[in-house]
Amino acid sequence: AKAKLLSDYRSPEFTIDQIDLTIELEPQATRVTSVMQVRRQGRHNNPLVLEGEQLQLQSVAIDGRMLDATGYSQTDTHLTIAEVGDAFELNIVVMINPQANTSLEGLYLSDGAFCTQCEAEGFRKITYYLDRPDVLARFTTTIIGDASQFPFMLSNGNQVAKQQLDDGRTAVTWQDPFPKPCYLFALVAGDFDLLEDSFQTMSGRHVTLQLFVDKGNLDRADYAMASLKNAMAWDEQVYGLEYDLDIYMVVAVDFFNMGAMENKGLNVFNSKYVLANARSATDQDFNGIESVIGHEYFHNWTGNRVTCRDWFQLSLKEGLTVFRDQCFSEDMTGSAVNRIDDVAIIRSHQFAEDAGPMAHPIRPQSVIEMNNFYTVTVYNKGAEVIRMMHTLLGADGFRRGMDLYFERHDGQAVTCDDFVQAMEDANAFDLSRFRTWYQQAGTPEVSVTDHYNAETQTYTLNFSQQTPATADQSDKTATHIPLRIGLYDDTGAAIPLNTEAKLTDGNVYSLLTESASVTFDHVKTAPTPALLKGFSAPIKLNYQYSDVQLLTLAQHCEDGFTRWDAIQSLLARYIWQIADGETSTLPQNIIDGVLAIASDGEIEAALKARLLQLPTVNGLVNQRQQIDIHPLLNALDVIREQLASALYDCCLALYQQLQQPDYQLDAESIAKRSLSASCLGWIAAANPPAADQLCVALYNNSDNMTEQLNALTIANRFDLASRNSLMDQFEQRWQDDGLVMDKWLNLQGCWNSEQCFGNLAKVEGKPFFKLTNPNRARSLIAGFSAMNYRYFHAQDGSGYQWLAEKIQNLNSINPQIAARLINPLTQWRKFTAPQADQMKAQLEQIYQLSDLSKDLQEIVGKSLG
Ligand code: B3K
Ligand code: ZN
Repeated sequence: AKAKLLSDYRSPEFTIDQIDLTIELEPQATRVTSVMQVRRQGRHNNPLVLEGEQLQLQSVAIDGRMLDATGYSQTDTHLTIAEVGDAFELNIVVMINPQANTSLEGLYLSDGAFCTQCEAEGFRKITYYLDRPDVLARFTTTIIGDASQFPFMLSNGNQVAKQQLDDGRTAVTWQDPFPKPCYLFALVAGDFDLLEDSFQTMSGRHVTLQLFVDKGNLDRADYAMASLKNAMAWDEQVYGLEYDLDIYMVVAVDFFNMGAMENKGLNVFNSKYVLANARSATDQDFNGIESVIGHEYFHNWTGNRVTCRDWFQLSLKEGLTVFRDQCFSEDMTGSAVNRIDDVAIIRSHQFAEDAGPMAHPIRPQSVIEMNNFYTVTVYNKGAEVIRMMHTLLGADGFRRGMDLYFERHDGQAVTCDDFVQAMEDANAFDLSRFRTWYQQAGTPEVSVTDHYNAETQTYTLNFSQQTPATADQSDKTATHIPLRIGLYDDTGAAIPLNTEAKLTDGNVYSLLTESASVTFDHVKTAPTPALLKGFSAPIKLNYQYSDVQLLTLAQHCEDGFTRWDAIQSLLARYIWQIADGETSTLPQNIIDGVLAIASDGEIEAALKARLLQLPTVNGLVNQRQQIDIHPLLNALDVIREQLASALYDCCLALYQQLQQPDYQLDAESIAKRSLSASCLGWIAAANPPAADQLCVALYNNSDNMTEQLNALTIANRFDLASRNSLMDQFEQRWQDDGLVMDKWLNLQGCWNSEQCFGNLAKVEGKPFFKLTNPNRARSLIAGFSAMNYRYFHAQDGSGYQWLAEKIQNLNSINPQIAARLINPLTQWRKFTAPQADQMKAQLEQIYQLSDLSKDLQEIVGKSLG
C-alpha cells in the first residue's frame, strides 16, 4: 500500500448533496441500496471514482437507467464510472456480510446486535461512496429488519417513519437534517434495555436522551446519563454551545475497537465507557465514563458541526476535544491532580511515540492506514497544543477565538490552520511561530542555566531550545514555547517577579528563539526556579537542580504538578545512579523529604497519592537513548524497598485512618481510596505478610470494586500469599461478566511470577477470553506486554515470542487491534542486546506474513526501516 501525502490534497471533483440509504439487515447478506444526488465540482471531464471495499456490487443506475458492465469498472478498492453528467442521481446496490466482519469497521455484529463504525474510512465497507470528510451530504436512512429480533432500529437524526412491510419486516426511516461526512454515519439494530431522560437547553428546547444497554444492565447506566447531562450543561456554560437535535442517543456495545464514536445524534460506545455501578466498576472507571461521555458529546460542535477537511487534520477535532474533555473533568472534580495524570500520559506514552519509528507531528504529513494515526500524539499532544494557546491567550481570549471559529466555519470541513487563524484574528496575537507545533514531530528540549548576582540582586535565566531529529524529519526549527515561571526562596516562599521581559497572564514567558535570557530584579537571595509550572508546554526541561532545590519545590511549591515533578526527578536521578552502579542507596535527606510529605496533614489526599508515586518504567525509558532494562528494573526495586521501610509506620497509620464505612463517589472519598491504595502498596513493599492480611480483609469486607480491585492488584503485584485464592474468588464471582473479567485478565497479564507463561496459556483457554473481543484481547495482551516488564523482556526472548503469536492471530481477525498491541515490539531500538535483536527478529517474522494488513505493514515497516 502506498502512502498518501498531505501535500497531495485536492478538493473533491464531485460532491454528494443527498443520500437515501436503504439497509435490509441479514447477518450474512445485508442489502444496501443507496440513492445519491451527485454534482460535479469545478470544470473537468474526469470520471466519478468511488471508494468501496469488501462489497458485492449488484447494480449501478444513473438517473434511473441501469448501467451494464461496460458503464463502469471495479477494483478491490474502487468503482469508476466514466461517463457522467454534471448533476445526476446515482443508484447503487451492494451486498455485504456483517457476520464475517471481525475487523469491527463498517457494519458488523456485536453479540447479535448490528452496529457500525465508520471513522476513519469504514463507510466504504458499507457502500460505494466518496469516503472523505470534505464531502458533506444530508442522510436519510431506512432500516429494514425483523422487529421481534431488532426492536430498536436506530440511525442518525430524527425518526420520521415506521411501517410494517407486507413480508412481515419492519421499516424504520431516520432523517438527519445536518449535512455530514459519511464517517459520522451510524446504524444500530438490536434488543436493548433503555434508560431515558431529558435535558432542557439554555434556549429552552427539550432534548430526549436515550441510553441503550444490553438487557439486564440498567442498574449500570445512571452514571453515564448523569455525565451526559453535566457535559451538556458545561458546554453551554463555558462555550455557549447548545445541542442541536431533538434527540441524543448513546448505545453501549461489547465489541468495539476504540472508546466510543461521536456519530451525529447516535453515539456508539464501548460498553466499558458506559456501564458502571459501585459493585462492578472502579473510581477510575467512573472517571473514564465521565471523560469519554463528555468527549463524544463535545464533538457535536468540535468535529461534527465543524469537521475536518481531510484526515491529516484529525487533531483539529481530536486535540481540541481532548482539551475540552480534560477541562470538563477538572471542573467536575475540582482537583489539580487531573493535570498530573494527563501529564503522566504524555511523558510515559507520547514522548515514546515522538522518539520512536512512528513519530509524526500532531498533523501528520504522510499516512498509509489512517486508523494508525489515532495516536497519543494527535490526541494528547494535540490537546497540549490547544492548551498552550489557552495559556497564551487566557480563558477569555481563547473563548473569543472559539466564537470566531464557529462564526466562520459552522457547517464546513476545515483545517488546523483555520483554527489557529481564528485564535489569532480574534485576539490580534501573533501565532506564526506557534504554528510549528503542527508541522514538527519530536519533543522539544529546553536547557536552562542561571546566574544570580548578589550585588545587583538580579537573577538571570538563560534558555536554549532544541528539538532532536525524529524518524520522519531531520531538520527542526525553534518553536513557540510558553514557560510558566515561578521563583522561590530557601523557605519555599514565592518571590514576586520583576522583569522587563514580557510575561503574559500568570507569569508565562514565551520562548520564541533558539536561545534567550530573562533577568529578574529585586531578588534578595539565590532562588530556586520553577520553569514549567502546570506543564505549560509538552517539552523536556533540563536544569541542573540540586537535590535540596528539588526538595524545596516538592514541599512548598503552590503548583501541584511542580511538586510531583520535583519528586519524580529526584527519584529518577537516584534510580539511574543505582542502575548505572554509581550508588546503592537513596540519600537520607530525600527519604526524610518523602516521609515529610507522607506525614504532612495539610496535603490533600489525591495530591499526596500522586506525590508518593514512583516514576513509571516508561517514563524512565523515555529519559535515555538506550536502555538496559533489567538493571533499571532492579534499581526501581531497590528504591521501592528503601522508601517502603522508611514509610512503613506512616503508611500503616494513614491506611487505618483512611478507611471509609461505605462507598461514596464524591471527590474526597475517591481521593481517600486512592491514597489508601498507595499506602497499601508501600506496606506491601515493606512487609508482605502484613499487607497480605490487609488485602484479604479489604477484599472480603469491602462492598465496592475499587477497594476489592485495590486489594487484588497489590496481592498480585507483590505476589502475596493470598494472591491465588483471591484471584480464584474473583473469577468465581464474575466469570460471566466480560467487562469485569477484563480487570482480572489484566492482572493475569502483569503477574510478576515465574509461572507467568504457563499461567498465560491457562488464561487464554478460559471461556470468557476471546481474541475477537478487543477489550478482552487488550486487557490480557497489553497487561503482559506493556506492564509486565520482567517477563515481557525475559532473557530468552519468550515474552516477545508470546506477543508476536498474538499479533499474528490478530492480523487476520482485527488489524486495528493488532496494530495497537504490537507497539511494545516496535520500540526495539531503545533496548540493548540481546533484547533489541530478539524483538527485531519477531518483527521480521511478522513482516513476512502473506496476508499482512496495511495497518501492520505501515507500523512494522517503519519500525524495521
Ligand atoms: N473519533 C473516534 C475514534 C475513531 C477511531 C477510528 N479508528 C472516537 C473519538 O475520538 O472520539
Ligand atoms: Zn474524539
